[in-house]
Amino acid sequence: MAVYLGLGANLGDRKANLRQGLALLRSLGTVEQVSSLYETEPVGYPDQPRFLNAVCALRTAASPQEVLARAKAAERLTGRVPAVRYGPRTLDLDLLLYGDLVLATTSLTIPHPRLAERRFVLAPLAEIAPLVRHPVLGRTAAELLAALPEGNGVVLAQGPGWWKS
Ligand code: PH2
Ligand code: MG
Ligand code: MG
Repeated sequence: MAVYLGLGANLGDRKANLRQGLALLRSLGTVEQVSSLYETEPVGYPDQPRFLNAVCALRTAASPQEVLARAKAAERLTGRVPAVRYGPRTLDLDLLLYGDLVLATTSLTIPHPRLAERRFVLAPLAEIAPLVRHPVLGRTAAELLAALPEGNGVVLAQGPGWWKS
């Protein structure tokens, strides 16, 4: 299955935390694409450091629940502790899309419920997969990004390959 995940960090060594997240995801399959690295203004809870955000494409046979469990384990390994919603964290790994699957359970909603409104997700997603389609909205990542209101707060920090160095 082609799975897209969003990576975010705004505490500690942000880039190292994202890199560690990618390394853990590799235990689930093949990370086929990694976007550039974006430095982004915090959304939802403004009084916190800026984030580094990226999106990756994972080819995996794991179920959505298995991907979620591995993502949570990766978050804990970077030292993330439970804290305020939308608040600062060492690593956040969000399951954005799992093929065309639409799922809403108490523990997991796919596509990610706030995907279509977040430039810090759509900019990196549209970079690596402009034509991937939101299975509920029927719009591609590029279309969703273009439909966002004029915004700033998302700037390119480092191009493709940032995770290698
Ligand atoms: N994640 C949040 C809340 N706000 N803001 C930015 N810029 N980037 C994030 O990854 C982010 C956020 C909750 O997970
Ligand atoms: Mg998140
Ligand atoms: Mg999360």
